[in-house]
This record gives sequence, structure tokens and C-alpha cells, in this order.
Amino acid sequence: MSPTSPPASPPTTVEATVDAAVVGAGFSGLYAVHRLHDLGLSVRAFEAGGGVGGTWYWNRYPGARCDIESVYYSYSFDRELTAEWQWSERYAAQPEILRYLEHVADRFDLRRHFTFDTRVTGAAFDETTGRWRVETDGGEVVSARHLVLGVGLLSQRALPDIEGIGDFAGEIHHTGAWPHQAVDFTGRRVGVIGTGSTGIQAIPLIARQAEHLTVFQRTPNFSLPARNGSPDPEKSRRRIDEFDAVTEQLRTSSYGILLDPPTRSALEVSAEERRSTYEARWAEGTLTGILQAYNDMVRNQEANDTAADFIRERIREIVADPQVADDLCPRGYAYGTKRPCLDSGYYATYNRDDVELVNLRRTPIERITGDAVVTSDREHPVDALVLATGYDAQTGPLLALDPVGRGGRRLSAHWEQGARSYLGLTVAGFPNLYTICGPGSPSALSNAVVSIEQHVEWTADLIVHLADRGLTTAEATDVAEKEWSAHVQEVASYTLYPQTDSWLMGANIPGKPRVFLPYIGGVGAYRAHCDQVAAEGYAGFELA
Ligand code: N01
Repeated sequence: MSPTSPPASPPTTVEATVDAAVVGAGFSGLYAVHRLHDLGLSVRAFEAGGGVGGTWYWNRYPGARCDIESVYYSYSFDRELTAEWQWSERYAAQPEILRYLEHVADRFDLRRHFTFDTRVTGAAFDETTGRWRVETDGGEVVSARHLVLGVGLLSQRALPDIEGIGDFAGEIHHTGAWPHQAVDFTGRRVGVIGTGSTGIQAIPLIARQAEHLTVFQRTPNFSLPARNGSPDPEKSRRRIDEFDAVTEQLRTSSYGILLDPPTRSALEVSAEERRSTYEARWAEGTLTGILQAYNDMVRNQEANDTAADFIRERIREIVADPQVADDLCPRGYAYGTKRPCLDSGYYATYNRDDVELVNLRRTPIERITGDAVVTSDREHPVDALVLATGYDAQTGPLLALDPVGRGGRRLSAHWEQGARSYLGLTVAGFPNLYTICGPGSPSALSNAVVSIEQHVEWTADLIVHLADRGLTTAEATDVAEKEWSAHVQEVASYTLYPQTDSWLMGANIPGKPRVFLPYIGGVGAYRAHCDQVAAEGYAGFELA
């Protein structure tokens, strides 16, 4: 390096000292900032994106919308906020959800705490001061007593490792990093790789615009019709008029949604009764309608098969070409153990002359060239490629930051054999670090907004508990972490989930340790347990 060369790393421009640093401006980060600031803490927050929204900032692909009814997929912490916001659809699309989060940011004056377009590049716990040193790619360094990571559970994109993909000359986008300007596929031949929740939402809309669409499907998924439309006025009325009661029902439910928990086995009833139940629920347009029809759907393969058979029959009814229909029928894993999907016209899209399904199980992708996807049997010419290939879920965003805890130990080292946590929110050896929606929390298997509110409120209460007692650090004990992590796996082992290769098991990322990531014990049961931990003076933590 010559004497005049600039330093290799950006200079340290600012040193701020705050009570809490928050990373992320999605549902988690926004609420964390609001809650902590309201409690009188000084807060600095960072967001890699150019604005608020998190998942809903990045996922601008055609068809992106929530699959939990909007009346419930929204915050519950403020009745007035709920009362003043009207959703225009039962399942709102991404632009409307983004507008909602922008409204929340403005209404509670949250933007002033954030630095946007700024990625947190490192965080290390300083054992001498008991504080986190947080560094950003803008060269800023913040010293924070507490570090709240609201980095999202599906924000670390998984890009397919396909030979030649870098040589593709056309437009190519991962759905999780969609351009802000509308992408126009008119007159173009488009290829979509991936048929999870994202692909299933995007494919019908891309098909309507493109000259030709080729869908590259490795594993078919089970999808139910969303039957989107106007919000149910009675649900909207109840959400406001009976605000406290509905909020309580959501918080104590199994999945953060309102449903009557099933009491009977699918095998207890006659085939006719089962069928009419499934038909009614197919018509209802909810993500979990059929899955929650009976109490053993994700525990008993035979019970599960009854629902899977029903859905496969519907696919065959909708899709005209028997071979295409057969290729679209999921097999070899239990319905629901890959996160189920909700769609608007997905299966019927394959009846279009300009849409082609390529079954990659029969003819795998060999490589991508400048203008084609080459499968084992032939070339598929494409002008644009859409990668709906998913995420390194739940652990990926935390490991990308890779905080350094006590003794210089990195989170990546701590999780080498698989993610472990205490309550999904804290990690032994990482004092005052809070992982909103972290592995071991119910977030991924629930209405994430309901879970996020619980995570943030419980974290804020712990921070207040420390402050009130003149304490500075809370750290999960090794024993508490070990027991909780074993419990997370044990509860999962009673279900069919661990038998399926899914992102819930970390199976979509080569080399990722195979552990069940979310807590499947239920939102309400989890909340009660967290409350019990707090009531016992934060059992399982060392408070210092
Ligand atoms: O990702 P996924 P996603 N070659 O991992 C395929 C939430 N979400 O973005 O199954 C060919 O589910 C892969 O194939 P396979 C929701 O929680 C919510 O769709 O690995 N194919 C699969 O088909 C969801 O579960 C909403 O064999 C490749 C697909 O890509 C989660 O986000 C909307 C491949 C990835 O599916 C993730 O969904 C959207 C390769 N090399 C998403 N690599 C709401 O409605 C991967 N695939 C709120």
C-alpha cells in the first residue's frame, strides 16, 4: 500500500452510546423501536433497505401478498391504529402492506431513530463494559447496552448454484430483491425457478403478461385457493368493536389466527363426512383450513393422506392435461410439512397455451446459458429469469451478521451443530442479545405479526426488569438453552415435519445442520411459558 492509499476499511465516523440498538425496519424492528423508545430508552436503529417495511420492502414481485387475513396480519398493540386503518382486500398485496408499515412509522414518528441504506456489518459484546459494539457499513460505531435483531426470518436469499447462471444475459431477479420499478415481461419469454409460496403467487401474474412462461419445478407444493376479495365486514367490525377480546384470542391461539381447534381425528369420521369437511374448507380460502380440520393431520400419516388425496383430486380436476396435473401433484411428503401455500389461480394457469411446466425430477437443469435454461432433454430459451428459490431461513440473517459473544465466540461457531437458543429469543454466551423470530420461537409457524409483538414486548419487559433493579446484563444459561432446544426438537418429533426436506428443517441449504427451526408448541402455550419464565424472575437467565 502506498503512503497515500486510503485505509482498507471505512473510518470510524461516529461513536454513539445508546441503551438499545435495533437492526431492521420490518414488523419487528419498527415495533421494537416504538416500544423501547416509549419506555424511555435511547435507541439507534439501522436498516439495509432504503425505507421501512423489511420483507414487504424487498418482496415486490408480482402477486406478493400475505396469506393470513390482513385484519389479523397487522399490529394489535394500539387500538386506534387498528381502528383507523382499512384494508382494501381480505389478503392485502405487498404495496398496501408496505403503505401500512409506512403509516405506522409516520404515526409513531419512528423514522427519526433509523439510519436507512445502512447495513450492520458486525456486533461484538465487550465483556469489560457489558455493552455491544455495533458497526455499520457506513463506518458508524454504536455502543449499545442491548442489541435487538429484527433481521427477519426470511431475508437471507438462497440463490441456486446452477452452472452458468452468471452467464445469463437477460434480466434475472430473485423475488426477494425485486426492482422498485415494475418489471415488464410483455413480449418476453420468462422462466421461473421455484414453486414454493412465492413462485405460486408470482406464476399466474407473470403468465398473464409474458409471451411465454416456463416453470421449472423441482418439488410440487400443496396450494389452496385464497378466494381473495373484500375483507369480511363482520371480522373487520369485530376486530375493532371487540378489540381486546379478539387480540386476546389471537395471542392465546395455536397459530396467531382465529380458528376453532379441531377435536377429532380424521380417521374417526366417515369418508363422506371427511370429504364434505374438506370441500367446505377448500371453499373457505384460508391457509390452514384443511390442515386444521382434524387434530392429527400433521401427526398421523394416514390422516394426512386423506387431505393430501383430496387436494391432489382438486389439482386433477382443475388442470386439463393429465400429465401436467400429475406433475403438479405433490407426493412423498406429508401435506403441511412444507409450509402450505395459498394461491389465486395457480393450477388453472397451467391450462394456458403459453405456459409450460418442466418437471425437474424427470429432466433436471444441467446449466444456464446466455439465453436458455438447459435441462437434461433440451434447451428452454428465455429472455428473463425469476428465481423464486427461497431463503436461508431463520438462522441465515443472524449468521450473516454473526455477532461475537463472550470470549470472542461467534454465533456461527455456537451454531455449528445447529441452531440453539433459549425461547428462540436469546443465546447462551451472548448477553443482552435478542433475536426476534429467532430459531426456537414459533414465528415461522404462526401469524408472524402476533409472534413478533410477543417477542418484542417480552424482550422490552426483560430490559425494564434489569433497569429497575440496577442490573446490566441478562444471559441465558447453558442449561436453559440446552433444555429449550431439546424441547423444540422433542415437540417437533411428535409430528411429521422432521421427515420432510423443507426450509423449516434447514434442508434447502446445502450443509446446513438439520434441526427443526421453529417452535411448534403453539403461540399461546409459548406465550404462557415465556410469561412463567418472567414471573419466576427470568428463570434460566443469569442477571448481573
Ligand atoms: O421459498 P421456498 P419461497 N433448482 O423455499 C425451489 C414465506 N412466504 O420464497 O422444494 C430448482 O418455500 C425449491 O424446490 P425444492 C413462506 O413462509 C410467505 O417460495 O427445494 N428449484 C422450491 O420449490 C414460505 O414458506 C408468503 O425442491 C429450486 C422453491 O425453489 C417462505 O416465505 C409468500 C432450486 C423455494 O421455495 C419461503 O417461500 C411468499 C434449484 N437449484 C413466501 N433451489 C405469504 O403469502 C430452490 N428451488 C405471506
